[in-house]
Amino acid sequence: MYSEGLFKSFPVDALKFIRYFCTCFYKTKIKYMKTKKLRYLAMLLFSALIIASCNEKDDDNGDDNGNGNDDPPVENKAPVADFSISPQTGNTDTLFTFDASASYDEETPAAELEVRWDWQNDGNWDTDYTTEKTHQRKFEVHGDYTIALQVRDTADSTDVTTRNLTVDIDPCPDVFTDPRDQREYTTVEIGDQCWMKENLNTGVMIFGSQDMSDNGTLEKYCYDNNAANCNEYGALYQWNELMQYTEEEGSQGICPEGWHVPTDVEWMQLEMELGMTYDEATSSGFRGTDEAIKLRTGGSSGFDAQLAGYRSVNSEFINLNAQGGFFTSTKALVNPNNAWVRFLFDDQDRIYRIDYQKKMALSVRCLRDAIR
Ligand SMILES: [Ca+2]
Ligand SMILES: [Ca+2]
Ligand SMILES: [Ca+2]
Repeated sequence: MYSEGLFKSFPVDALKFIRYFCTCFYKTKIKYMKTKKLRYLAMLLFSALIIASCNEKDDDNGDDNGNGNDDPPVENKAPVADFSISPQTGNTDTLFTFDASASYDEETPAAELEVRWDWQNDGNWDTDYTTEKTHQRKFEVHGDYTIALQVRDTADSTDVTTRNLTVDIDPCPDVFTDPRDQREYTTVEIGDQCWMKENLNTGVMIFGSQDMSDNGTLEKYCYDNNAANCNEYGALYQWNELMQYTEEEGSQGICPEGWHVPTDVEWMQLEMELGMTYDEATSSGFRGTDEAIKLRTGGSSGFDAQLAGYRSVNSEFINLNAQGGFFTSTKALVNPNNAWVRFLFDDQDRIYRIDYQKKMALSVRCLRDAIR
């Protein structure tokens, strides 16, 4: 800009300029000027020059357009936020990947764009800004979520976008916590079934000398009346207590919410999943080939059936580590005192099926309500 330097310290420089100009003017030109008119014209010209130079100076100081020149202002454009979720559906066991790399900006290169996430769209950003565009996470609580992504360019402009995500209940969580007593159970998925991998142990211990009753208290036996055995092998229950005084097959009974006492047919389903034929599964006595080996602790099914012994109808605790019995929720067709049972023995490869006395106290494995 020509005014820079010349009128840098206006008005001092301007006055110097006028004085210099006037001196020259008078020395060289005045003798040719015959009239006052011309002199006024010259003065007008000086004034115009001064005003013009002042305007230039004002432009420098006031920064009319922010560029220090007369080019049109360049506006930063806000970035555009966009992201995908993979997989698009899942449950509380699913590791979701959130990918914001589809976001873009006209000025800022993708690698310099920053992103941050709000997993509930509650206005509190749950991550710091980062140039890393992907993020992986699980959701511990099932439900409908709105995920918010904010993208920021290097000029501090931002954009926000949201997407919805439904997180289902994990049909077979690795560990299930019984909300009634906070006891944890590991689980195993076999075929379409989700089984507890441990015998149920809930309720208040009573002595083996007493029968259980419909008294509003969830009662349990521990082998030899020793609470430590309940912790190691699970508890033993009489059928009526186990069923919570209903005869409805497949009832929740004393299992936690979302679980039930498996039916005779559901046990057959398990046995057939381990290789038993339909004809064998539906027959009684010892059936199949090596399904008991697969079911017992350390077996290939992962079921880890503990041989917890049982409490006999004579109130004796019998056969710990040698025999395990599991009640189903299916009562016997003919004898009203009996229900269908599975027995496993430490020296037998096959599973024993029989309808047996409800008054015995056996183990129970809870089965998750239909998972598919
Ligand atoms: Ca931008
Ligand atoms: Ca949040
Ligand atoms: Ca009871």
